Amino acid sequence: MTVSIDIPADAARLLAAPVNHLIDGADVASASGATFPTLDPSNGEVLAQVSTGTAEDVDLAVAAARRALRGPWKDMTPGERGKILWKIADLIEERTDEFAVLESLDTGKSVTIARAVDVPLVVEWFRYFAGWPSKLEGATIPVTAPAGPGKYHAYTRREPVGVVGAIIAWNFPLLLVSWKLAPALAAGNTVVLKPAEQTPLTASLFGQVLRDAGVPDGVVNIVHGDGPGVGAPLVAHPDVDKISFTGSTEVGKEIVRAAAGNLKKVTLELGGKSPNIIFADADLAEAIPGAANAIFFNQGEACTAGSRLFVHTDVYDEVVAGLAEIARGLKVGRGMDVDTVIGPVVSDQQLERVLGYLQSGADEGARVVTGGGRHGDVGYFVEPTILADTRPGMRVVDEEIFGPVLTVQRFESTEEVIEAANATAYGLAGGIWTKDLARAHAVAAELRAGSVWINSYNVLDPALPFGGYKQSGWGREHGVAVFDSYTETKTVVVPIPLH
Ligand code: TXE
Repeated sequence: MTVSIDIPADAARLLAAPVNHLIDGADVASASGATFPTLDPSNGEVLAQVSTGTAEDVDLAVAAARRALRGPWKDMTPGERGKILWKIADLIEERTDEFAVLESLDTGKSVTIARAVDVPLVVEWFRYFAGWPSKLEGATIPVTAPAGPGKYHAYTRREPVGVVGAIIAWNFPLLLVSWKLAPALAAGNTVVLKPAEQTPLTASLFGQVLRDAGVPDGVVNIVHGDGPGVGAPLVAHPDVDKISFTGSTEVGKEIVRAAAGNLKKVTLELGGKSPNIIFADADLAEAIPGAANAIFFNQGEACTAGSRLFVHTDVYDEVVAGLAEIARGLKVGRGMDVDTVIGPVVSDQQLERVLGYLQSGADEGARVVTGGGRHGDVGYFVEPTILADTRPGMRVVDEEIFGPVLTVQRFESTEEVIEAANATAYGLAGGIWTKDLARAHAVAAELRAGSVWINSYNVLDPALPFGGYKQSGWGREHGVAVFDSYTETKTVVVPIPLH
């Protein structure tokens, strides 16, 4: 019997009221009064009504964020800012069930996984960055070639960039909030956040947490709406200093063009088509479930998904058979059913997109080992799918599908697989499975990707730099590296004559 989770009372209240913007500390409807529905991907029914932002709402939010840069936020000590970030973590942890349920309802993902993975990671992200405000040090620098006579004392300061526009995707809505906001706030910036229009709910609950944690009004503003209505005006806004974006490569390119107006700083975390390589000597008891998890985690809606699997010819048949067995056993169902592993994809549009790829794979001659179509006829479910004997040039191999679809191809030599793995426009991540660690490190050095996991996959941590080579993005998130893009470095010089 399937056991479903009940909706906690607080989450039900959030669903019943209109989901509004958070501007200057106030819960406000759109200037236009318009709303749009957010849907349950397991059945297409309306979950809640959400205020539809426009450029007018963006203007108000940016003005509030600009004012907040000068207010109590600026006067706080780094220690006080750190305490607020820690408090945010505590409050999210206390409300884990509410966040997990809303995330599951809105995205379709498993509530069990949201509770065990998504929400605890968010808590860790805020705790890690709570330690940073007091550690953003500058340097004292010896000056050897001064323009004038005398000695100089020179030092650097790490200052906030200013108003950050954070635009995020729908696959990990709350986790992406933490990826943007924890470092932005640690560095003393203020933020205008635009959640994905498909998944506004947990960002709205997060707005309540901000107030309870003592974040001053205007430091974080949230404007709901779609890309053209809210994202584009935010990117073009002359009073925004930086855009931090997670989403498609196509929109990433538009953002680069649109940000040129005031040359605001831009960081981009975009799509991927990550190679996962199983060598003949790999421990297959680890590698086969590892490769399955690399693609099927979060229904394949993960930028790091190990979506192109390369298997050495000696173990190819065994790996494909093992993967097929796992894929057939994955429980597909509503995210709110506790035993679901594969929920629906996020939207009707995403379903059509993924089904279009499945059709193209079949047309181009991929062998469908298991899955290959829609699951059921209600909601946006896709069967976990394995396409074998694929080759470069097929759309399913070259393009990001962002669904539970794995392509598998065989290889013989290490040189050949390195070349094939790198034959992609993307460069976000990659995996290597082998007992020969010298070879693993050699291959890791050759992969043109921002993260490489050896005998593991998707190990993400707030301390580990993360980002893309090539068309997977600009800049790095997490760890100390993230502050390169959330701070400006100011050099201060003063003569120090001895008298
Ligand atoms: O992304 P979009 P979509 C990939 C994945 C997926 C495909 C399409 O392959 O199938 O993109 O997804 C906002 N100016 N990824 O269409 O459009 C938008 O409102 C400013 C990979 O949903 O890029 C949302 O908040 N903002 C990726 C955000 O951009 C704009 C995660 C992402 O939406 C805008 C998501 C504009 N002109 C999709 N247009 C990853 N890195 O994991 C849209 N937006």
